[in-house]
Amino acid sequence: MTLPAPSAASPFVPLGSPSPAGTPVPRELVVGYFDGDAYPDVATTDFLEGTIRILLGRPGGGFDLRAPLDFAISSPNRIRTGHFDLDGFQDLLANGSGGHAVLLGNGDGTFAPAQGIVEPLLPGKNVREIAVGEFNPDAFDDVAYGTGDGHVGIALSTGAGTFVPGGDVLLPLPGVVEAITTGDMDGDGDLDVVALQLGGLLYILEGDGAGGLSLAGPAVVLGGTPKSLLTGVFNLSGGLDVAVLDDVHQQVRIYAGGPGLSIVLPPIASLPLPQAGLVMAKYRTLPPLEALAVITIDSDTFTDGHLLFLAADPVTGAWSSEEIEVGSQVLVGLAVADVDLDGPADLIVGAAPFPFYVVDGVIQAYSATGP
Ligand SMILES: [Ca+2]
Ligand SMILES: [Ca+2]
Ligand SMILES: [Ca+2]
Ligand SMILES: [Ca+2]
Repeated sequence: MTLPAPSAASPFVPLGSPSPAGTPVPRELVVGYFDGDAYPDVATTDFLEGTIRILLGRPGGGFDLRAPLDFAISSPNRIRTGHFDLDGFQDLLANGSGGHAVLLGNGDGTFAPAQGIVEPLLPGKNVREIAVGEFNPDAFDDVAYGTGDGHVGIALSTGAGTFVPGGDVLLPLPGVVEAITTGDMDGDGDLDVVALQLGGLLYILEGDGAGGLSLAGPAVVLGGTPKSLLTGVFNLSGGLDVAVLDDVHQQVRIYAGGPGLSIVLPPIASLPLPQAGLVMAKYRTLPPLEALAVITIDSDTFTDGHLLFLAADPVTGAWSSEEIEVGSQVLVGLAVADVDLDGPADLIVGAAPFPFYVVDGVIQAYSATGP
């Protein structure tokens, strides 16, 4: 599949001012609603300082940087939002080299001190990837995880900011679980897990609605070197489909969901990227289809970030790509939310000057004001 040339005129414009000095390099960037207003907020990790930073959204599209939150676990890596207790305020779960920490939200932009879960979610397992979802019907968000030694499983929330083991599956082949995501792949009302293993192996694992998990079938051999994935409605036939970001082959590939818990080979679209893919996010719904935003980077120099918008035509289903002009920065993080409360989702981009590991980062929103 070939792509039309990116249009020169980007429909996206910067929204509000960039985040203030002191913003860490926002390699991990999630959106939440932490202080009770309608403006989306951001949580990110400061890998160097070993803290979590909250940026509260303010009218006009900027962000106020709050004081660092102690993480209690070394080297924060992934961070996710969820509801892990009864109070209705959004909470945070982060993992790092030493385990996990839960920070329960107070609803005013502050958080209770981190509850370090020094053991990994399950003892002896090297959890690398986490995804939040409701795997049993108790209104507390649970956690799906993938480990460095081939396990995919679920940790069930107790409702007090702690977790107990749910289902755990050892994948048939050894290897690092590179990425996981959630989605009800067969539409039976129970959340399922999709996992990517090193070597381009994709597994669908069926959730039983009570925290259990089982392999739905053998590995689907995608090939290539996919590093992250998302579920979404990416074609016109209904049901959930899967998008994977392959950084070495510089592609986003879209696979259609098949009957039951399956996906169909070959991909329905293979969208070339100008350089290595770094981060992918679902951008917005163009009913019935969902679109994607992707950050790419020159993987030799770690400079020259590009931001692309991938979308399927809602009539023909054909995918195309458009570049969004964001200046010559190193782009490292990406999230999606309606920052200016006008309806369409906006992009929240994490960037850093080169060399990005020794200087402040910046978080900037871009508004989808154009067509
Ligand atoms: Ca807010
Ligand atoms: Ca809460
Ligand atoms: Ca639950
Ligand atoms: Ca299901």
